[in-house]
Amino acid sequence: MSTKPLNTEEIKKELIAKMPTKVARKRAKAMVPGAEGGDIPEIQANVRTIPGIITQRGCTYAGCKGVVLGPSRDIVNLTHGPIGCGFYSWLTRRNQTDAGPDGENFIPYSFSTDMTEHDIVFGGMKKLAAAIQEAYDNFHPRSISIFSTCPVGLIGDDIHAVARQMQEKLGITVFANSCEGYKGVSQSAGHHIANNQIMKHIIGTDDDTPVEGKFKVNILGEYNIGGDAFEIERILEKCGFTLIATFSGNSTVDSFRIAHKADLNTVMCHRSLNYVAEMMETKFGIPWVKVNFIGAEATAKSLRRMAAYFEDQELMDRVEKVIAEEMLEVQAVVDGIRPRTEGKSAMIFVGGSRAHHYQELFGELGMKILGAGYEFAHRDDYEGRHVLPNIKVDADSRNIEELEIDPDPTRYSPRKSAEEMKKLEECGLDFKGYEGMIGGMSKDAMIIDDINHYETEKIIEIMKPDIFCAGIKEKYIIQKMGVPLKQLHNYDIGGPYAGFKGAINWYHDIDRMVNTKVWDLMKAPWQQGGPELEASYVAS
Ligand code: CFM
Repeated sequence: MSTKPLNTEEIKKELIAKMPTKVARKRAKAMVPGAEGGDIPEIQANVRTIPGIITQRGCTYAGCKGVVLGPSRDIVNLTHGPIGCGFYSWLTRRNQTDAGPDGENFIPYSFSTDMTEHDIVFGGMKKLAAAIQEAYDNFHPRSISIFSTCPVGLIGDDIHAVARQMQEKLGITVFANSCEGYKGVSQSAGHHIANNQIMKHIIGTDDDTPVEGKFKVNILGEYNIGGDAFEIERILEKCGFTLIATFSGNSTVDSFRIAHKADLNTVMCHRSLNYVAEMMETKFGIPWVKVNFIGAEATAKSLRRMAAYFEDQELMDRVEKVIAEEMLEVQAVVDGIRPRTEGKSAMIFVGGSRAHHYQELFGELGMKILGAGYEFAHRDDYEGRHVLPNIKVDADSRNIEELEIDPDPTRYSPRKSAEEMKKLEECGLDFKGYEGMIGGMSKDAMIIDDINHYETEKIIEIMKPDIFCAGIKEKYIIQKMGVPLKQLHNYDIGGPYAGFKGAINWYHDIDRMVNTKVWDLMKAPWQQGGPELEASYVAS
């Protein structure tokens, strides 16, 4: 352990010092300092984890089934695979939902074909068709979605053929996702696959249901973890927006079908849903803007952007009124807590968007971010979307289908003319824009992609943060080092953290975590000068 504070270059050297040369060279490319408004360095991202390294990442199936489609309440999400895949993707993310007026909520269930050796040898397609039939007979859902796991890809079951056949038989939407766990380098590939299938099979399939409302929007990439979407819905309603669909927290398949009637798409998690945002713009003419409802200030800023887009004074006034009203309580709580959190430090290594979004909330408490990184994000999430044309498409990404989308012959209708868009852009509305994580981070902060367990322990030893944010795989190892860990995937038992009320919940939780004395009271045996067994010769 070093005694003097190190600069980012020295930290990097220390992190890779004990690695074999080839590994060290590769890992070094995934470590950069913050840019603080200056030139943004290139970072290595979305490449394979080196075998043998303990990564934070999940698999492609997890990204498709668990992340993107799992939170939809009235789609029967059926895993075609061994029971473990279905079991371990069942309710672990704490994505919540209303039961809805029809009470149709399948989230508490885990649907699986429970493949066994027999199916691997003789094929599982008959079993899959039977499982779809059984789910239909029991629940009569509006839609059934199938997810393939690794063995399905290896034996070659044609899940799409089974889906087509059962759709014809049952008369409901049945669609399949070829999201075998090994398909990509992480769960990110699964997001893309789910985006493609939602776009192909669901979005825009209902032209008849009318949608009332003057300011119609969708939220893309919000999964209602710990009730975040409930808080965002509350705020949007108070402001006067009509939220048609959220992809996919607290959502229904019927809302996806009419999502093409919105006039603006807002993108919360850029990593997991940017593909749908792009495709809906091309096909239907709906522009999209990036928003962030994590952080009270960020929420206010996002609401103002949304109101600015609609160019309606009444809406803008109402949004300002809501912000002023909500900020009263937020400010009172921050003022009480900030003297206890000011100057403390945090690290956030999680996912593909939260490691950036949550920096806002820490900033509101006066806390400093010493290090951050994503598990599976791409370079654009770090460096900003302007790097997209420079990203080399490697073999792993080429594995994932790129849909060719054209403007819909009858339903494409640009919501704003080119001049209107230009005018809005000049007023600061950044369409299709996302600046990424690196630009706003301080020059002495470390940014590390796909951090592993070894690097995690090492960076904690070197930089000693007051709190670390990650997930369950990291939690107890880090807490054994005497550093509190806040889970940012499922929020532990906390949340919501989005919006104004969510920010207040966060301030209280972080205050408790960084100011508790428990970590100082807990001494590891070797820190107490014991308890190695001591023995002495007593024989004379
Ligand atoms: Fe988007 Fe997510 Fe995240 Fe993500 Fe995830 Fe998640 Fe996450 Mo866990 S979709 S990228 S794949 S915000 S499950 S709700 S918390 S890693 S930062």
